[in-house]
Amino acid sequence: MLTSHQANQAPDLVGRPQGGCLSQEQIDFYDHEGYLVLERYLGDQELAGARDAMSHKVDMIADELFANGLVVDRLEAAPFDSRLAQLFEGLSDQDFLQYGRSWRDRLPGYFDLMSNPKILDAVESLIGGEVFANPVYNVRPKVPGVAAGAVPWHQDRSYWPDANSNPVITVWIPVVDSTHENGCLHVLPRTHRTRVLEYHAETRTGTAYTEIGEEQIRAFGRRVVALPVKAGSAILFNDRNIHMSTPNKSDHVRWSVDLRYQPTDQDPMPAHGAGFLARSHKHPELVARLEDWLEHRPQRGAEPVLPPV
Ligand SMILES: O=C(O)CCC(=O)C(=O)O
Repeated sequence: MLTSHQANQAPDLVGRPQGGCLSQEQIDFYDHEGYLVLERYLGDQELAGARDAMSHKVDMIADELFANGLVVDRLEAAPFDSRLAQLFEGLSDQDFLQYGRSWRDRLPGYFDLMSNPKILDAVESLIGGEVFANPVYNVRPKVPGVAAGAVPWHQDRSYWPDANSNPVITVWIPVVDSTHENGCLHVLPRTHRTRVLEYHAETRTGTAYTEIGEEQIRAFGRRVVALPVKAGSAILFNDRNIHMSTPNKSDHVRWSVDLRYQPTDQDPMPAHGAGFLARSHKHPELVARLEDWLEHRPQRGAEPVLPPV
C-alpha cells in the first residue's frame, strides 16, 4: 500500500535561539548537510546505565528462551556484545521478533541517558532550551542474521506523518562500536528539508518498516554517506533526513539507541506514549524526574500538564 504525506517546510533552522554546546561550525554543518556526528561524545560511565538496562533485558529473554526449551544454556558469562547473538544462533527471525524489532522498556538506565546533560546541550544548540523528550525512543539490538536488523531507507517522519511536531531531532548513539561490518547508519545528505516522500511498508523482514523506493533515492543523485562511529558517539539528524542501516555481518550485536527530542511547544505525540520534559529554562521546576517517567507523567508532579511556551 502506498501512502504519501506532505510535511510543512522545516521551521527548525529559522530563528534558532542561542544556547547549548555546539560550535557555530557544527551547527552550520548540521544546517547544510542535515546531520552531525559528535565522535566519542559520551564515555563508558555515561553509557553504563543504558548498557545495564540492555543486559537486564537480555537476562529476561535468556530466562524465557531457556524456560521454553529454545536454548539449553542462558550463557550468563558471555560478553555483553555477543550474548544475544549467541542466544539466537540457530533460532528463527520469528523467535527473535517475539521480543520486538526494537525495545522501549521503561528502565532507569534509559531515562538517565535521555536526560544526559551533554545530549541536551547538543539538542539545545539546535532547538533552544525548552526541550521535550519525544515518546519515540528505541533500543536496538541488531543481531547478526536477523533480517529485521537492517533498516531500509526512510524518513522518521513516515512513522508519525500526522503529528504536528517539528522538528523532531534524533540522537543516535551506539553502545558498541558501529562499523561497516555490523551495520552502521547511512545517511543521504541534504535531505533534511525535503517533504515527506512516498513510502510503503516493506515485506522482507516481518517488521513492516517504512521504506522509500530505490528509484526515489537514486533520483536525488547524491552520494550516500556511511557513518561508522565509535561507541558513545552521537549522530544527530531531523525527522526528514533520509537514512538507513545495513545488515549485521559480524558475529556480535550492534547495540544502539535512538533518542528523540523536540521543542516543548510542539505536539507531544501521545499516541506514541508519554514523552517527558527533559530541560526547561523557563520552568525548571517541572522537569521530569525518574519517578515521573516511570509513572508515564510528562513532567514533575501530576498536574498541571506541560504548559505551552
Ligand atoms: O539503528 C538503526 O540501524 C536505524 C536507526 C534508525 O533508522 C533511526 O534511528 O531512525
